Amino acid sequence: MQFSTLLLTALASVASAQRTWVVTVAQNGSLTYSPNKITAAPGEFVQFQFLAGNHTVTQSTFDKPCQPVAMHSNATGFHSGFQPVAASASMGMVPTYTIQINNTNPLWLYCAQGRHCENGMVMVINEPATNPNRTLENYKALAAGAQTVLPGNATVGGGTSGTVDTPTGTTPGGDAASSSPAAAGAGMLSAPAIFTLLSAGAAAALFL
Ligand SMILES: [Cu+2]
Repeated sequence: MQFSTLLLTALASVASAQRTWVVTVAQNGSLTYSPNKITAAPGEFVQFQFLAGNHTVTQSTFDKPCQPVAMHSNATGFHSGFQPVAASASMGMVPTYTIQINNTNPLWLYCAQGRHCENGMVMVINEPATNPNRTLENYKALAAGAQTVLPGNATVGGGTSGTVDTPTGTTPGGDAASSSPAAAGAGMLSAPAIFTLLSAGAAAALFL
């Protein structure tokens, strides 16, 4: 009984493996997310791979760019916290932040470091198709006249931090296919605590 339950659980987790979109942060040291506009379906993952500097991925509302979404709505929102690349790079690792898309609502995202947001370090996931005013271009224009607010450390969350040893998002528009277990949810699996849990589960399965 236990074995079949575990087997079913394992099969279910394979079947539910979802596509992971990769967004490269600060490619070649630039103040960019690349790509800066993606469409992701509910259940899919978006993994930010931080290649240089010390940046964040932080959610805002459309109307108030560069400020945490919690300041202007009931949503907690996504905030990666600062991701200093140098420490990980010395170990050959790339810091990641992975979020799962829950619905088709737009996610307006900015970098909370310095004046990066004002300088255009913004992006959108699921730009609304039905509102011609709510475009990435208009969001970026609003950001240029905004003032960045950094969320408190207590609000870091909404996604999963981790590392990968090889960036996969070096091609603009590139994404990690769901058929690649190493790529799908890599940031999640490399989180030490979760990895330990998974290992313990796998070991338990072997002994049944
Ligand atoms: Cu930045």
